[in-house]
Amino acid sequence: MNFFLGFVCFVVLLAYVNGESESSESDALAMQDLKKSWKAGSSLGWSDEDPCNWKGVGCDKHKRVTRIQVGDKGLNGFSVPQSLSNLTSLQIFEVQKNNLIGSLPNLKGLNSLQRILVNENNFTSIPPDFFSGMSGLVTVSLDNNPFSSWGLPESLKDCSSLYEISANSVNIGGQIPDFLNSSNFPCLANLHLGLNSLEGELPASFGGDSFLSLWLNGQKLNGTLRFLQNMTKLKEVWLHGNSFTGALPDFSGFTQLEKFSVRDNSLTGLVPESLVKLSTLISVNLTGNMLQGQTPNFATTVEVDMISDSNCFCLNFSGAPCDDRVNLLLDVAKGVGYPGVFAQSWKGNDPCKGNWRGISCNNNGNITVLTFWNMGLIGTISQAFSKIDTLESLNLANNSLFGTIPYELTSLPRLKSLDLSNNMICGEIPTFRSNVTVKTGGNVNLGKECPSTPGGGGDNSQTGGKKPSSGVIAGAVVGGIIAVIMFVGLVVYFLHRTKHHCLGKEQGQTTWLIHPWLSASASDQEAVKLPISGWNENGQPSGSHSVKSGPSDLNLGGSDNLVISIHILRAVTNNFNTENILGKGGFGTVYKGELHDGTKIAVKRMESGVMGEKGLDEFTSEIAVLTRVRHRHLVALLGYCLDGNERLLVYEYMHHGTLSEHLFNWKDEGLKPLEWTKRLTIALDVARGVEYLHSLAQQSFIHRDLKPSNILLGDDMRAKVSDFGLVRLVPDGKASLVTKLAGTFGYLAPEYAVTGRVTTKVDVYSFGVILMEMITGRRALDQTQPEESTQLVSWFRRMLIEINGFHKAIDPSIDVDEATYTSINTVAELARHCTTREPHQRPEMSHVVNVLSSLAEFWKPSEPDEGDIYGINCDMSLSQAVQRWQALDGMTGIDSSSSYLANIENTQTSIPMKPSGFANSFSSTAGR
Ligand SMILES: *[C@@H]1O[C@H](CO)[C@@H](O)[C@H](O)[C@H]1NC(C)=O
Ligand SMILES: *[C@@H]1O[C@H](CO)[C@@H](O)[C@H](O)[C@H]1NC(C)=O
Ligand SMILES: *[C@@H]1O[C@H](CO)[C@@H](O)[C@H](O)[C@H]1NC(C)=O
Ligand SMILES: *[C@@H]1O[C@H](CO)[C@@H](O)[C@H](O)[C@H]1NC(C)=O
Ligand SMILES: *[C@@H]1O[C@H](CO)[C@@H](O)[C@H](O)[C@H]1NC(C)=O
Ligand SMILES: CC(=O)N[C@H]1CO[C@H](CO)[C@@H](O)[C@@H]1O
Repeated sequence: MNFFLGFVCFVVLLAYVNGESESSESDALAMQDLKKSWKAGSSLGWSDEDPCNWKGVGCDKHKRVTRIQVGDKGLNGFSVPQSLSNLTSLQIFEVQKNNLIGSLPNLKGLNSLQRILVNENNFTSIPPDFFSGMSGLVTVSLDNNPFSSWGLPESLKDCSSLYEISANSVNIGGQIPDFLNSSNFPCLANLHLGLNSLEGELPASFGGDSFLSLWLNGQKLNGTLRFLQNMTKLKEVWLHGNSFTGALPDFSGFTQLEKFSVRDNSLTGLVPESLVKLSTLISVNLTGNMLQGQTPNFATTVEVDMISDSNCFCLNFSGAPCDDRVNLLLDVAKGVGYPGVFAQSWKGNDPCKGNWRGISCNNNGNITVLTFWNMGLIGTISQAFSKIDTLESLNLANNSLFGTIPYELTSLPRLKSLDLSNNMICGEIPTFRSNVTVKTGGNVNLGKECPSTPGGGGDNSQTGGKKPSSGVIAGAVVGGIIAVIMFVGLVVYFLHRTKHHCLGKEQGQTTWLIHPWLSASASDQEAVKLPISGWNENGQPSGSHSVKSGPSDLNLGGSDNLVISIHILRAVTNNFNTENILGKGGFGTVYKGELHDGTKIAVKRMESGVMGEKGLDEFTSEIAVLTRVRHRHLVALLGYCLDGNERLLVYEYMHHGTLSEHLFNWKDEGLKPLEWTKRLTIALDVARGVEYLHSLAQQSFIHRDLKPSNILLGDDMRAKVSDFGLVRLVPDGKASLVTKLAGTFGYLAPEYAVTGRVTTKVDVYSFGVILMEMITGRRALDQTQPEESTQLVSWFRRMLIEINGFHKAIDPSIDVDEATYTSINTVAELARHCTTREPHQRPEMSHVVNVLSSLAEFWKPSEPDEGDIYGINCDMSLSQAVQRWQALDGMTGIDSSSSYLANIENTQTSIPMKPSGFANSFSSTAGR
């Protein structure tokens, strides 16, 4: 399947490359046609020759039109020409609120479309295959158009990425089709189909737990609300103004229901305590039904629309309990789904007063006779009958009762007559006292084994059919299996300020809601130490150990809320278009994605080639780490996706790319070289991020792969550490840990490369190398240099002691004045200290932070006079520095630092090196 998709992408890509210039011309023609149809010129700002420069029109770099956004522009009385369908790269089409007329053009085949807003117009029809092939469509709004009567077409199923369907008041007729559910639309959160002409019952397959907001108000829908049972993520339910019957469902699985409007239906039964007690409720509308039992007592904070006497509550005071006899009768009615015939006549709090249908009492107000003969009852015989112990006669003949005769009925002390004739009862007849007349004729299954039914009554099982539908049972079983299979429950995604879920039925198809870190800007947050759990004694996230056969074994601990659907990621990255590639790393390709609100994200797609267990390990490790730590200088994980062979991680988008580009490739990238102050700030940011990792509550995370290509720069050029795939945890009380060797040549601490033993000092070493790179503008390993200087660490250390060597080592693109020189000098010393051969002689990250922050604070490059204050004498400070370094370094000798690098390459020949151009990450089981 994935292979197939890949193949399709490839073919599409080829077609795309070939047809490029032709298509951009055809786009221009189609746009001119649109302009003509709309008599649009200066009014729309569409006067330029090139449509790509028109207001509200956007193109990609091949001049293909990708968006048309002309909502509310007064295009009164114009139509949309069919040539719009020539714009095959169109992603966004917005013409809402324009009073446009005519038919909507057929957009079939515009497979790039992500958003269509054509609401509030005067379009008179929509082509039946309008939605064909729109696999990337996320949002569609058709609201308030006078379409001629239509039904939701089967082709809508093609739009499996849909998040929002809004089609209120567009004359949709017929029944709700059977494909509107989370299996076909794993991300469908908002389904708004109010004020149409929909009728009949909802199909059994309707709904699912991706739904957040459901509007079906104002039409002729009937049947029960059983379908809601499955949709526990709902926040908003508008079903008012229909003909729904039966009882409200159980709400105990609901976690976030806020608005629940069912007024003006024909609902019966009790208002369940599970609804009344829901703490998330904001408003509830129940007026105009036949709800029974006690008047519910919602919290005072809930806005309640419930004129009590518009329902059938026993008493009109909230929370006042009903008479015991009323409660018993309601229990009985529950077995048959609280039929309307009872609700209509069972009014008040005394079953023996007024005209309660089917009920007779003696003079003491004791219920003695129940005659429910021929009332069209469908359901089971409730055990609750056995609690009406004054009962003398019970007549349930000529209904559609199924299930067994509850054994408890035999204990009714005054029962004299029981008539169950002409139903569908099965099973054995329990033995009644000899003076009880029992009639059971016309029950063909009586005495036989019951077919697999929900069993002996008691529950609300109005199924709308003569038999309990096996679909209910199958649904429950399938639901159970799905619940087990789904290795991750909820899943988080962020959509700007709205809160949404998308929870699918299959692994990797998932849930959307706001990412908690985005509700406040993560960059504004101070380091927060989150509780950490779920790590095994090897210091690995327990999840990475349980990974064996597949995703179902994954246990990602606290990451429940981060799963994002592959459909969404495909949609936002333009199907992983090569144009969206931000970079490639050892384990995958990073794509840029853009949500329909313009928010940018970065999506790392693991290479399927390296996706063995090892890759999965890194994937789970990264998730496990990033869900447990957050810091303004650690990149934030927004979500992930596991779907078949696909492993994707979603991060906040870092505008300025990697430090690596700015240090080494700035000329090619057309960037300005980094000023020293910026480098210093970045170094401090990274140091703080790593310090945080090292000093988490009672435990230390070790990054193991610090390098400039893993340091990302945001809008403001502030840095964040990324790539936590190799992070290991050193548990409390342990200073080190032996792991498989992993990391990147050039940044590996010698003791780690040789023994595989990791401590936090491994990161300190790598950080020292990065400081050297920032000073020199040279890579840790630079094959273009003569052999004796390919290794930055040894070369740098050598340069420090050569006469004038340090001067020569400084990156020529840094503008060095005296103050800068002092600062660089201090950092060079720090770099030297960090790369000391003996791990225990390297400083802690906190020391590094102190040194760098004092530099960043006190050093003011814009004030040239400061050089005098420092009294810089280059030679002097250099020699002083050298002395101090030697002192700190315990005089271990400077040239020794080079040997281990060669050593790694000699002894670890099995380690696969990535081709240059890729980050040269490697990992190996050697040293385990
Ligand atoms: C749209 O494409 C069709 C088929 O390629 C072509 O016949 C037609 O002229 C195009 N219309 C415009 C306005 O470009
Ligand atoms: C919509 O179009 C119809 C003709 O199709 C016209 O009679 C009606 O006035 C239009 N409605 C508006 C609001 O312009
Ligand atoms: C539900 O609505 C459909 C279509 O309007 C109708 O045929 C059917 O009889 C209704 N069912 C009930 C129980 O009213
Ligand atoms: C729950 O959802 C599943 C899948 O969408 C469906 O097959 C099943 O019938 C639903 N169950 C109920 C009770 O609506
Ligand atoms: C529900 O009732 C509340 C309170 O009366 C009201 O403000 C709200 O508009 C109603 N909502 C709907 C959808 O009827
Ligand atoms: C069994 C039962 O509920 N009996 C009641 C019948 O009515 C009299 C008078 O109201 C009650 O006292 C009994 O408890």
